[in-house]
Amino acid sequence: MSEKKSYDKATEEGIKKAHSDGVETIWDRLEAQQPQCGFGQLGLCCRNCNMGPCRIDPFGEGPSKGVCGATAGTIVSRNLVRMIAAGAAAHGDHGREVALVFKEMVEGELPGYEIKDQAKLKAIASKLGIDIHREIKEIAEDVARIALLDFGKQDEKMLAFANAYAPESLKELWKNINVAPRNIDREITESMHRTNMGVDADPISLSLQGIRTALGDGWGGSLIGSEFSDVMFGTPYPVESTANLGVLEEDKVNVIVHGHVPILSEKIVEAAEDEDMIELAKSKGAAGIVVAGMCCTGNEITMRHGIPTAGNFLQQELAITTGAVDAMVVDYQCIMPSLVDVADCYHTKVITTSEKAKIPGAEHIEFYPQQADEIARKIIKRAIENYPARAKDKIKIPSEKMDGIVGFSVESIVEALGGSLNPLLDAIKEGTIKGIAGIVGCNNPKLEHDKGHIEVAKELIANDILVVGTGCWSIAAMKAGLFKVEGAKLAGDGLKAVCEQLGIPPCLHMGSCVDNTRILVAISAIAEALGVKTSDLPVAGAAPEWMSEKAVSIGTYFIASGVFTVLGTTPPILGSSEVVKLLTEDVEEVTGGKFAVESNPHKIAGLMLRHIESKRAQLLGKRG
Ligand code: SF4
Ligand code: MSK
Repeated sequence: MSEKKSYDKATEEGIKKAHSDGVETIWDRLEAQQPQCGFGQLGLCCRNCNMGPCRIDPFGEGPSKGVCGATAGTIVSRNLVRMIAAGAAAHGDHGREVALVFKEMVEGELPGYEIKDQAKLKAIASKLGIDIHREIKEIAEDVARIALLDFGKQDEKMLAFANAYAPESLKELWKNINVAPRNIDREITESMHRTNMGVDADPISLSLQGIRTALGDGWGGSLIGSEFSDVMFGTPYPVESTANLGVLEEDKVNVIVHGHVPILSEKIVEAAEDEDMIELAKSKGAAGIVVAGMCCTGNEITMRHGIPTAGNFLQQELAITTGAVDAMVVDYQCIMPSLVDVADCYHTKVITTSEKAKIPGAEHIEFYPQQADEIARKIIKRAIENYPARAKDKIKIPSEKMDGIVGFSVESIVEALGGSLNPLLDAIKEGTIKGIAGIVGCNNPKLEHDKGHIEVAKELIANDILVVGTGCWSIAAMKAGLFKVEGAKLAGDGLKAVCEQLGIPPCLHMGSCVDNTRILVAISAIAEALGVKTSDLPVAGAAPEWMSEKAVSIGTYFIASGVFTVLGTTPPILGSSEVVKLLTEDVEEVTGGKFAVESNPHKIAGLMLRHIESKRAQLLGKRG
């Protein structure tokens, strides 16, 4: 546990305010949990049947097997596969919801939604081999049908989306080792089946199923979520935005949208712009309405509309402690149930909206896409009506906020490069840019908030590595000024020159957690353009502060797609040297990617730099 709680001044101020208001935060609860269970940390406890729970003694003095005979390797790998399955399920369910809304919209059932980006729809259709010289509705129907089949088809063929988007070399590799994902839901179900008592006991076989499930996420569920969101809400292009708690305004109604899926948050943004809503806010004494994002639903609306972001994962409770949040509207994922306890000390309404994510004590206004506009307006109205209930003496909004440019989709990066990847490839070949790093993932109160995210990024750009990233990393990077064009002054001379020439920041915001697929698509395009495998590229990834099961799935699909990935917090696998060796050494011989675990930001950057430099030397040698 880190002594200093946060790298971010607004967060430090928020923690102080919470304490002076008598509010318990995530850091207090982490402390109350100490010492955390050693068996759990090592992945050595199993409660997959009622002969247990069983635990293995890591020191070899107690039991070496569970009641059924399961070894440390079996238990650790089963637990890991269940983490991957849960993460892939979260992303898959998100992707399915977006695809179902898309399908119903195409069928004319959802007047609140439309196809905003026909070119993107056609690009997806072309990849899937669908005839695009037809009415847009017909194309959309076919794309929706194929996407939804990827959740339910019963043949043994690879997912249609994975087949359409992944480079040939990866597809061949996955087929050879039998990890090509067949059906997003099937892989999750099979993972749960195999980890059930008395089924798969082989750590290697289990880990391969974990890889197949994760690939169904990255090249399936998440990819579908990102692609359909672009079609319905617009492919992101660079736009100015602002981040940190200082985006909240004392004299306005503040509505925070928190969670992941843009289906609702897009509508909230629209409803808050309605004239009659603004008038209603004024009639209650407010100067207007601020909608601000949090976590990934925040990333979704900031990258498409420049809507400000109030903060990342560890700032959700602190936003309420400002006393100025009139409604915290949540969909699903990364929402702490403690929000209602914090809100109890202030006037904030915590509004849950998904049937899948209810919180005792919160107000539930269920969101149905059929009545999208009406429900979004109802939610905004609820926030406005709550504005007069503020306790003025409890309001204190940190002043910190930072602006920057967000919204770098693959399409917009190519456009910024003048229409092709060639200038980037040339810069990499010449060494002006030495490589590309992806930094992603959450915050974790076990580490100093945002420190890993920012220090790793700064060290990489100083070494002429272009940094791209998503999720809570992006919000940390934005708060630290790394999304400003002037942020390039922190970069090495080569990267600085490229940024100045193109007018881009040294770190590029590629979106939300499901948008990690944009990074997959980008590295696939670069590998194909260079005629090499993804694992040959001077590319590395890191999740310096990860906490969610989704991050385990993300990391796994990256290593299975040939990317060396550093995890900043230790996954619960140290109880089995066999599983550790498999994931940090042996897997590299098969996929070209592997995990490393390191919490020190300077060392994380060092590992990534060394990997990038060695790949670069090999690549240039190979290309002569
Ligand atoms: Fe114990 Fe085996 Fe049951 Fe797990 S599956 S709880 S190790 S008996
Ligand atoms: S929101 S999954 S805390 S990145 Fe995507 Fe942030 Fe991690 Fe949630």
